[in-house]
Amino acid sequence: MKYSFKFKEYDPKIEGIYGTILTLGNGHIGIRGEIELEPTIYGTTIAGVYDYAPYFYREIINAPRVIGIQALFNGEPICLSGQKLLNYERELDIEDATLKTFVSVKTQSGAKIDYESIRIVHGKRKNLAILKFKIKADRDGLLTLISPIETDVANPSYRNEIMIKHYNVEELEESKKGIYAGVRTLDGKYKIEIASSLVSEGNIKRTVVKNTKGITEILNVKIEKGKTYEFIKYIVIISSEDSNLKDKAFQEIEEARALGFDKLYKEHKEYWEKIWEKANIEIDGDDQAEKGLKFSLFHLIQSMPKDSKISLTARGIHGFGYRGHVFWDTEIYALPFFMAVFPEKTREMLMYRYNNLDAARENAKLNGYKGAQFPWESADDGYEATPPLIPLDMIGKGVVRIYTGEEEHHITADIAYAVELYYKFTNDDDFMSKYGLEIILETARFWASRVEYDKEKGYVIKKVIGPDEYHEHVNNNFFTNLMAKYNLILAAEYYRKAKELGGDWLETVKRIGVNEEEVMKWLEIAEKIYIPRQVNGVFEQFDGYFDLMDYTIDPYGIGENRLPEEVKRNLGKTKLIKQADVIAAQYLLKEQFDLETIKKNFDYYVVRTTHASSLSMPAYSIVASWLGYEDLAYDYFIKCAFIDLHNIYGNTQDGFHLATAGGVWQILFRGFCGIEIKGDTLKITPRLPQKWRSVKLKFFFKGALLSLEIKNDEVKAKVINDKSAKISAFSKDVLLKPGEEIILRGEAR
Ligand code: IFM
Repeated sequence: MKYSFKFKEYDPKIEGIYGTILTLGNGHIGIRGEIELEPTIYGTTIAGVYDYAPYFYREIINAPRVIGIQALFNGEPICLSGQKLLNYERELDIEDATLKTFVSVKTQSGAKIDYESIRIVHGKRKNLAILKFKIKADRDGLLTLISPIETDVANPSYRNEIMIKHYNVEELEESKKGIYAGVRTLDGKYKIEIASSLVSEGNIKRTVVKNTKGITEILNVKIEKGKTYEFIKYIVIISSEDSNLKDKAFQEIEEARALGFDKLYKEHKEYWEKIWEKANIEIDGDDQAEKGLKFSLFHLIQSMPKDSKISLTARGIHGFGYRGHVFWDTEIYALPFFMAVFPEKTREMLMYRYNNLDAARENAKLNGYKGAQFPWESADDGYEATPPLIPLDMIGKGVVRIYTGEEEHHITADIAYAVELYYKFTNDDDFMSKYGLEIILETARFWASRVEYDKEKGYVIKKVIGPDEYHEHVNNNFFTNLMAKYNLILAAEYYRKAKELGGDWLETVKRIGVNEEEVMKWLEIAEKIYIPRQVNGVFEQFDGYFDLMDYTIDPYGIGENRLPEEVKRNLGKTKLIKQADVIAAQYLLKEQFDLETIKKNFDYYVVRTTHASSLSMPAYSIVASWLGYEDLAYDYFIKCAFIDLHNIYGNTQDGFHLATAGGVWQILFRGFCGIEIKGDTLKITPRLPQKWRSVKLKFFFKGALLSLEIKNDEVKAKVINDKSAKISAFSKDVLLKPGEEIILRGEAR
């Protein structure tokens, strides 16, 4: 596998986009791709480190910047903005997760300087990042290198001109080997310890300066014309909740220096080789699609947290969009890829929800419900983090009221759905019996208390926001009601299973105190829960939706800009929807619908969906593929695969669109490869786009590591570990034994 992405245009206006798409991360540290030679507002993101913020409850903090380097030649800055730029190239290599930079400038006094660097955020050593760079000048002179830990970076707020610095500097210190900054979040919860060391060949005098901007190492080097000088900046970033780890930070710096760049890079490369051994997907016949897919997977994998203190956030460790909050994006869109490819990491990410179950219980109580209600937006502590208001100006006049935190309740069922899907992929009894079961039971409890009884309709769910966020305070949203019903039935089934199996399963049931009577009530509610009416086969998205003003649009378009002003101002009064809603439910719960019904609903809603949310196209693409709408399915796939590379939504600078990236994988997996879990069997119904000759992929299914090569008329399958797997394709069922390879053939659809 070899994929590199090259960018040759330097423009400060698009540097924010490069910042996101060239981000390097290892699930603990995220370092955006802005060039190190220029100042930027972006520092470092550290997964799980949050602080209180006005409006946003808690937000991921913009921690000190460590990757920056200021270089001067004979006192003139080697930078891009103030000098004549002769050459500029950035290269992201996703195979070994490196970012290379090549810059040549001519200074105002006429010196030509060549600069090149390579960055890594170490895959294996979670606290380590390295910048190695080389400098060459076309004349003798004095090179000054300024290598700071910048402790003056702050979070952008609701207005760009307002920046909130989320930490206090507790200590700045130097040692023989490097410099150190210890900072603590304003709420006192997290200590961040950063050490760095700029290493050069030879014995160069080093000066350290401390001031209000941070701590800086300065090297002055006399350089000779035409000779290349190499420097390495080692960076260690540790976060913890209480301890003082200054010594550890210095120790890790020393260790890194002792090992040197080459050995550390080799380790990092091996780590990524192992990652790609599992995650690589080959699409024969479509390099473009493969490239976009791999780019998406790369950024997804980089965001995979190192522990269960936090889960994947909506914009990854790449930026501050949605303030580092965790949404349903994680469970419904991103996690299925991890379930199949990195199941052990998925368990940790689901444990994040389990660990925050008490907060979800409190949340339910606070809102007058029972059980556990997961917050719409969640930060490090699991409490509701959705801003109720966003001010658009300084004087508080233009305030936008956000209701999703109060009304977008479907997330509670979405999490239960993901727990079940994880279990279907893995058969992880240990997780399910001790933790997953508790999530499923407590979320069912929530729904049982959330519904109201209506004499005519049965159990109804009033005042919600469905996935389509244009329509607020609606009653009986199709997606919400259907997912609630699913959650209730699931809980009843698992309750029965627990009674049957005993052991940890039963312990969990006892711990939560669920009994037969409660379960009977869940089943009664599930049976009588109101599912919105169908007109000509189309489900009404919520009560009263069909009475709204109709407006249809081109299904190939994206966003609201194509709408007339009048329509844009009155979206809530129209039938236009922001993203897949009825269709999202039909994609998640496919087994409950026949294809004819799905088609009627798809045809109706696809021309009424703006796709203003990046979560929309994946669901539509998958369903389009089931329905044989190949062009549309493929069009959405490509748009999703290039969503950030092409800045399709115009907000790539705020971070990577993680849900869409997970969606790209799901389009390939569930849509084009047609892979479904049917009980203990993996069913494959290929529907590859015309130009795709085959797809090769590997993933785990119930412990068996499968290697598949899928063509429209052939499935080659092999188990490459010591487990067996049942698979089915072209109406043929087989039990694949360890090491065995089979080929199933049939008619292309
Ligand atoms: O979770 C999504 C939501 O569905 C649409 N608005 C953005 C959120 C975060 O990505």
